[in-house]
Amino acid sequence: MQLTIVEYPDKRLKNKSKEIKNFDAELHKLLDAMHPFMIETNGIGLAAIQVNYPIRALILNIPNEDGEQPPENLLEVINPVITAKSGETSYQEGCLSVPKFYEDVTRYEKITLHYQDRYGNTKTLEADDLLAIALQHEIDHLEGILFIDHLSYSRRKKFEKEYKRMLKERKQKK
Ligand code: QAP
Ligand code: CO
Repeated sequence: MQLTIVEYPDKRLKNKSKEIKNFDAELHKLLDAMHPFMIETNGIGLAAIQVNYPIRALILNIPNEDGEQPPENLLEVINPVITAKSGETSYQEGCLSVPKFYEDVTRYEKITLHYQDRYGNTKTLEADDLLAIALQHEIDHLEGILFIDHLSYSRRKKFEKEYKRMLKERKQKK
C-alpha cells in the first residue's frame, strides 16, 4: 500500500474525517501501512487524513528518553473523544503536512480520552506531557484543523509568507 503525504495548503486537509464503523481488514491494512510510513518520514504522529483517508483514525509513536520509537509503544486511536481536559502547556509543534515549520502552540496539559482500538474495543486513556499534546494535535486533524490554525494573526501571516517562499524555491529546484 503506497501512501503519500497531503501537504498544506492542500484543501483536503480541511475536511472533517468520518467516523469508523467497520473494524475490518481494510482498516488494518491502512494502519499497518501508516506506521512504517510515519517512521520513514520521521514522524511521531499521523492522522489518516494526512495520507488522504478522511476517516477518524490516527497513530502515535512518542519517542522514549533515548529518542527511540519502539514499535510496542505504537498507539492506534480510532474515533477519539476527549472527555476531560485541564491545565495549559505550550510546545513547539511541527506537522508532516506542514514540512520544516515549527511554532509554539498552547494546549491542555492533561486530557482523558475515550476511543476504540483497531478491533472496535472501547478504551479510556489518561494522557499528559507530549502524549496529551500529540493527541490534541492529531484529533485536530480529524476536524480539519492544523497547528498553524492556532497561531496568532501576526505569527500566521509570517508563516504564510515564509511557507510560500519555501514552496516557490522547491518548485524551482524541480
Ligand atoms: C504532531 O508531528 C506533533 O516539519 C506530529 O520536516 C507535533 O510527527 C505532536 C515532521 C509536535 C506533538 C508535538 C515535521 C517531520 C514530523 C517536519 C510530526 C518535518 C519532518 C512531525
Ligand atoms: Co499534524
